[in-house]
Amino acid sequence: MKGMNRRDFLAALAATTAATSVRGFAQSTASAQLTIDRAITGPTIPLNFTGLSYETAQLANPAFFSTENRVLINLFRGLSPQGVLRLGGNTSEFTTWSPTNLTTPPPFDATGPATHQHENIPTTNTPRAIKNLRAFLDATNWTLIYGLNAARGTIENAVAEAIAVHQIIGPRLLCFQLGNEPDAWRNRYRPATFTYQDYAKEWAKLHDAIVAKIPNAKFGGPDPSNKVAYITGFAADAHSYNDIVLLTGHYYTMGPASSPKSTLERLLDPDPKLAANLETIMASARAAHLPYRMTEGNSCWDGGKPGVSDTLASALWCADMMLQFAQAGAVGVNLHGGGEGFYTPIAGSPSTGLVARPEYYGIQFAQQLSGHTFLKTTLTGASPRVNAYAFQQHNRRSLVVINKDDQPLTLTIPTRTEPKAVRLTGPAFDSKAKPDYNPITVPRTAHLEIPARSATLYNL
Ligand code: BDP
Repeated sequence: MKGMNRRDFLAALAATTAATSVRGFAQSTASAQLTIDRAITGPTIPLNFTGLSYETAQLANPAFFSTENRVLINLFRGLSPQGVLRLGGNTSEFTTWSPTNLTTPPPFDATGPATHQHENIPTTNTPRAIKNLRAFLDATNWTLIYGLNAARGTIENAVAEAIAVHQIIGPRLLCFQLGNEPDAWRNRYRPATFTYQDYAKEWAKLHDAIVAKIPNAKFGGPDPSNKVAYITGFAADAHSYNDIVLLTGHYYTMGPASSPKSTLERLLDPDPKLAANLETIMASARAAHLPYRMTEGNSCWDGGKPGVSDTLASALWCADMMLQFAQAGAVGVNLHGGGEGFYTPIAGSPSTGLVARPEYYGIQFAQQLSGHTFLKTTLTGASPRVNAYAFQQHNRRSLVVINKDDQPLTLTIPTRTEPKAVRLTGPAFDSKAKPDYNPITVPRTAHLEIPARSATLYNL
């Protein structure tokens, strides 16, 4: 087996970046090359990879996740025929379970994402909301990850809620999570000295109380904001339990939104910490024999940034981020949102109307690759804002090129056929309009012309 011989030059792409002249400066040309090694396969993207995350407070309006909300059902189905909804977020620590339905009108139609500047309003979860949620999940064919209030509620109340959720959601419940972002509880809900070890003790107590009533309950965790040590700690402790089924954590590329460093330009650049963090997380997941899911994340925390989180740039970022997590071996990602949040993939409310934001199409783009198996690629000489991924499925190969650069790219590919392709692009990175997202005709030549600001899937 010689590496060089296995190299598939069908897909060896010589690339040149044809720089357009900028304000009279001389044109520059960069060349790049992509090789695809068909003998080295990576993970297969699970069919339920795509997910969304909402604030638990959204349950305060039981009509939101319900079969009444046809528009939302269609928008969910438009993202995935079998996605995963995660409920949690900062507001999950401000919810209380009530075994009886409320007669008062809901405090809002739609809500989310929570921000860190505003105090969360306490809300109530009821049997009606959970029953409607079950019908919504049946209608969308999605499953659920449910976050219980572990930071500010009582064990008795969380157990009562868990019993009802387990019974009503039935087979559509993947697992419970106990608390949201415990790595951020220090100086907020817990003393400054609070560590993962303290959380592990609290986790065990609530876990045991739930299992005493629901022996077959399943758990995921620890759902930290950004401290990888919480994930590796939880993975190492997981062997003491036979009901932990999922390792979870959050991912925001930038934040807070108010920081001058949270910019559109930065969103397009590679995240210098992501690859190393994913490597650490995946190593601990493999050692614990657990799948890892990124259960909450988006472009910029603290609710997102206008002109950044709601633009074409966010759609290209999102497609690329999802494929990076998938390539590292994550079993899914859940894009956080809700309400009128700047980064929410679906904005609005049932009464004002629900609309897909540009990021929604970025999720759709990555979703096309579910069920596909990664092939090893090596891209050299391209801008760091260009990423390429190759896949195989049933002996057919495909190639994704995401160009987050403002320059077009010419890839030379000695292909025999005219590849069928679909492309997501738009007139400007900060465009908030629905992106162009269409099948394109690729002429029978040896050149793939890849425009600036685009994501293209070629079926080779
Ligand atoms: C996370 C919280 C979530 C927020 C988000 C944000 O879990 O509830 O909406 O940050 O700040 O820390 O956008």
